[in-house]
Amino acid sequence: MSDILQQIRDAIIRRKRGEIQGLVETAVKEGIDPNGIIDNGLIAAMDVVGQQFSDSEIFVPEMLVSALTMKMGLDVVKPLLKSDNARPRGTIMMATVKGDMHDIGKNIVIMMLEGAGFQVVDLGVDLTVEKLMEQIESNKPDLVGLSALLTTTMPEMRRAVQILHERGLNEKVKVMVGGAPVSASFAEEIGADGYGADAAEAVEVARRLISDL
Ligand code: B12
Repeated sequence: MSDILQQIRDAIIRRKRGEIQGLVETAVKEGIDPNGIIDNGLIAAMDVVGQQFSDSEIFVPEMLVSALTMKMGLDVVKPLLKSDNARPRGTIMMATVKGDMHDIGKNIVIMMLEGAGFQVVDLGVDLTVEKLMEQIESNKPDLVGLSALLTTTMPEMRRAVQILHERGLNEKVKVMVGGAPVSASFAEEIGADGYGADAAEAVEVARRLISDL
């Protein structure tokens, strides 16, 4: 794998905020595909950081600075993912569920969905099901994407799907779920319409669900 991608991973793992933007710019100049920079540089580094955290080699403050470093790198590639989206393919609302502050994965999914021509409304993190329902009723999206990174916050996804059904909104708006602890079988179990393991799959699932409406 390219040396510059290794340097990008190292900068995130070692929390070198002053170096990351220049390194990502170099990777872009070297002609590395932005998706490759995200997958093999930025995301790959966060996997290492997560492992270090699990092994108690680092703690929350270090994990946070790595996450900030990664976000700075993402900001450099973000404009390159935009495509010509004069006519939106549909509206998608994205949020991280209540109790969960992780938003890096959600933000990557949003970037890829926008790049694929969808109009995306970002409802942020720590979103209660009640707020989500208000937003759905007032903005009428075609699809809602929910992200969870904690096993303890996954039940919020189940609640969201349940309440959508109770209010009879499930015919009008589809739900896709994702995030590291979420699986296709969990999605099926809670009655969600789709699951995506990564941002590329999120785009595929969004296309399928919106064309089914
Ligand atoms: C960075 C990070 C943080 C940062 C978050 C910063 C931010 N703004 O997001 C900070 C330091 C704040 C943090 C805090 C905590 N964290 Co944390 N964190 C991580 C870490 C290292 C990386 C997560 C990440 O960004 N990954 C990179 C992104 C790109 O991947 P992703 O989120 O999975 O997203 C991809 C896919 O899942 C998918 N996807 C994501 N969302 C969606 C949505 C849809 C609809 C679809 C289709 C797809 C999709 O597409 C994305 C792109 O490919 C992980 C370890 C890991 N490797 O996952 C731990 C991790 C998630 N954290 C963990 C923990 C325990 C915590 C804390 C509880 C720690 C503490 N004691 O305080 C707190 C919780 C705070 C809270 N209430 O949310 C645990 C969770 C354990 C568990 N099973 O529940 C992990 C797994 C670390 C570990 N190994 O123990 N964390």
